[in-house]
Amino acid sequence: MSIQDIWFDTALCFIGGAWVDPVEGQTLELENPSTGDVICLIARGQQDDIDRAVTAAQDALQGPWARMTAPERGRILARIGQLVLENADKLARLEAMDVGKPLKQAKADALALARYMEFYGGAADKLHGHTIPYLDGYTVYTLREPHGVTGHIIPWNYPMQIIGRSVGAALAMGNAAVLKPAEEACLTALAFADLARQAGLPDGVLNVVPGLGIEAGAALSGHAGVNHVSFTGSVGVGKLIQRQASEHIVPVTLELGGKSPQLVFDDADIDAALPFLVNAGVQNAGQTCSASSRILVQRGVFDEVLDRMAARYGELQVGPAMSDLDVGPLISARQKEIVAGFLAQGASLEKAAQGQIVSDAPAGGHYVAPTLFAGVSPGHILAQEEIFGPVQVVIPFDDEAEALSIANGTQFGLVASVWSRDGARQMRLAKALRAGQVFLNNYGAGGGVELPFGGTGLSGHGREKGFEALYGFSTLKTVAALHG
Ligand code: TXE
Repeated sequence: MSIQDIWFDTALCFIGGAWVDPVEGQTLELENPSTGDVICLIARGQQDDIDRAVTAAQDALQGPWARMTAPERGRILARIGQLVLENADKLARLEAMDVGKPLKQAKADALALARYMEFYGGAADKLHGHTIPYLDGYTVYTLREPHGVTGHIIPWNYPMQIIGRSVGAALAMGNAAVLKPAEEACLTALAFADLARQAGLPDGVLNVVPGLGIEAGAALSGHAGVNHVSFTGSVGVGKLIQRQASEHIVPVTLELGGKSPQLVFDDADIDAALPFLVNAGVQNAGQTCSASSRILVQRGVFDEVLDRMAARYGELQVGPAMSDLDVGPLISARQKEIVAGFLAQGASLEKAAQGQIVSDAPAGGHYVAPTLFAGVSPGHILAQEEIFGPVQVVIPFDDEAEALSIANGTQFGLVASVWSRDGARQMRLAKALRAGQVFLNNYGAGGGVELPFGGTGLSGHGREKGFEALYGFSTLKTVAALHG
């Protein structure tokens, strides 16, 4: 199967409503992580292409987009959502081929993208300003306005979901966007632009420039014409982007991953917890910012939880995305090397269980057997650093205070969950856990698009998803009229 069978003839840049070659005419090879084969060539955008995209976005802000009412904007977003729904199977196949995620998981991402567009379509006219009682003779009110041009630099692990939550919210507030997808996976970003065009999004309101991080990415995050940058990716690049944005005093939203714990207490409903404990670690082959890579278990149920997790690991099947097994390949040889490095650091630990790579998995694919480590000390590198692969560590604890101290004992703060039947404990921990999201007796709440999402510490700052994102993608103007 080729991309021509699914969607495009070529993967160019989408700028000002048209498909264009990159100025310097260079391309990059896009790899299928399940096989190691080249899927197609994609545009290798550079500074000139980003310049063109930013200019197109600035022009769009002088055109019909700026005069459109919020409900009209919302209607276009909802139409994009409808087209995403109608094309969900095609989008899922494209994503499975490009990212290597099992087809079912790719389909869920496509449906989430549709939901984001519905949600932000409906939200476009709901964020209102206020009137403020003030001195006699004054009328004071606030206006919510778009930043202008928003830059979106996204990774390869969940392209559709991240486009939905960041581009969706930015467009709802009337910004014009320039999107730089990851060099490892950019096809659904381009397909999304195609659908947005079909839905009637005015030219230049969404521009997509594929390319390398150090070229197109850095050109976008450092561009003087960009008024807000939204970045999802590694901590190192997040720091660079924040530094660059500070040159122009531009606000940034950084979503940088984590080391998210699940706390399982003696009084937990283990049957209910079990699927969440494992899935949250191996979904998308563990390449998820909110992956739960640390499982903290109270000693009274430690053996039971470990045995049952290990049994589940033993059943996990790893293979090509199109075979739709439990776990697909990692995105690249580089990512596999990073994960192999972590596994080597765990060589002296107790390996509780491993999943199976199917025997007919293509030799060129980047497969890693999911691995569960037991009895890991909280300070071990495997319990401290983001691995971004299907690897989980199980850590014992004695009491609530120790669990909290281990849970909060990394530099990250993205997600945490508590499994316990004790309501007071749930409330205490919900307050004390250092995380942007706390889940009680679940993990991830089904990924609802309505739920604000973001982190603290090295996990970043700013919130995307939900209504909250609209504040970040807009700015507030205060108007004070003295009329006597
Ligand atoms: O991320 P990068 P990589 C973490 C995860 C993973 C590690 C490395 O731990 O193992 O990061 O992944 C663009 N200026 N996460 O190397 O490099 C790049 O082109 C501007 C967590 O893929 O941060 C891509 O579009 N942009 C994470 C995006 O940044 C630059 C998801 C992400 O790439 C740039 C991915 C630069 N100088 C990785 N350099 C999460 N939070 O979910 C790169 N980019």
